[in-house]
Amino acid sequence: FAPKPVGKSVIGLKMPPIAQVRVAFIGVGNRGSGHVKLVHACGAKAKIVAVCDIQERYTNRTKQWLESKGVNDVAYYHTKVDAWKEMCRRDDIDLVIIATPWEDHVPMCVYAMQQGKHAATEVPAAYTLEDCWKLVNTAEQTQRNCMMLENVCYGDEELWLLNMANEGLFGTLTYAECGYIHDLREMLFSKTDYYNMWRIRHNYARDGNLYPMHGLGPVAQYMNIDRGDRFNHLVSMSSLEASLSEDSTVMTDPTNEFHGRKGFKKGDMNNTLIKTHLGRSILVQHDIVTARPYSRINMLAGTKAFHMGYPSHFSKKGQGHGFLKEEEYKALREQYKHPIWAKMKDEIEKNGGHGGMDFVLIYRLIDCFNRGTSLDMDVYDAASWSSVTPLSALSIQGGNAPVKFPDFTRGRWKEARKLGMLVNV
Ligand code: A2G
Repeated sequence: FAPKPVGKSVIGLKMPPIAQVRVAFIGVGNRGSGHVKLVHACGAKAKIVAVCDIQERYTNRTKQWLESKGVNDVAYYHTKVDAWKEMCRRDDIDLVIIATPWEDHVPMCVYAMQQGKHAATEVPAAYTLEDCWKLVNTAEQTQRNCMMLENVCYGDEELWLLNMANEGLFGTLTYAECGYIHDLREMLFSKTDYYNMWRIRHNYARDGNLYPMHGLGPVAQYMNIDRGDRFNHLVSMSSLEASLSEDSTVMTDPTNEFHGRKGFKKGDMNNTLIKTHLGRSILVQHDIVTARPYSRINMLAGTKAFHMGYPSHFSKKGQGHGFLKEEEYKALREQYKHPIWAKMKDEIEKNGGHGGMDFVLIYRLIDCFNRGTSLDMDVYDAASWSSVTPLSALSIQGGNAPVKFPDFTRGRWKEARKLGMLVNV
């Protein structure tokens, strides 16, 4: 289904420049506390106005940190379940950064935009189709940005590939493989790592590709998804579920709500295959419960070259029986290094976060507001990438049947346009 538009498209949304972006945060736990530091690292480009978390110990931790840096004029909101709404109603905020449990992203983005603020949310932006549309409709109605904070799109390796794909080094792109493979069992069963154990609950309740965007976001950018091509349909299949059901006995004590729990819905490995309008295929994997080393795969194939991540290897047409030797590989890395990684080397090293990509993400977000350019990723990216979760669930429920993607851009995916990262760095 595609609900009727209630506003104008926000593709290429133009904003007046904001010399100093006034930022508020909802959620300063594992992830949000890092974002506070990165916004602070942007110096005079941004001002931290307000911070909210349901847990006072987290707002206190952030307060302590900010005060240790001499930042004292920040308002803190906590404890009350809807303290974040009160914060969003302030009239001195430009941008709300949301790093809360998945189920809170959509209501918080929607409310922030309705209060006239731009919203930037942690991943995944949404996990139902209705909610993906809600984000699109609200952004269009309010003419506000709603960006999903996909940090991986700003990785050194990913931006290098983006640069090469854009420069035609791969020739015609034909297929890709990507994923989120990360053994999270300790964290899932921990009673404290995620507030109220929110993350394991999703694995208990639903099957599908629950976390598609880390791998898929960069691939969507290499392939110009919603900027000339689009996700057309997918098929999805999950493996047997076994790890969480076995580990619930051995990795928890009887005081843990999940102790001895069986029947988690999420199969250990989910394989989702996407077909694009231009005929490309993309394999998206999701496995967070296997003793398999971390990987996002980051594989990209074209008629002239091939890349395989973890570790990164590159081969080109005519020399494809082996990967490039170290010297030649290094020279290629240098030659096509994305300008932001070259330009901001020192800041990236100093502020870091997942090898530097977190800093680049936050820096770019703030910098685009400073310049008044459209953001690197828009609400349509957030909806298209996130929609893989509900669509894969539907495919599985239908016996791995093909399921069509909605067109969140309402036909405008056909317009070839370049990513901000390629034109306004
Ligand atoms: O593990 C990693 O840091 C993930 N990020 C993040 O998304 C989250 O899942 C975390 C565990 O809480 C990357 O892989 C870039």
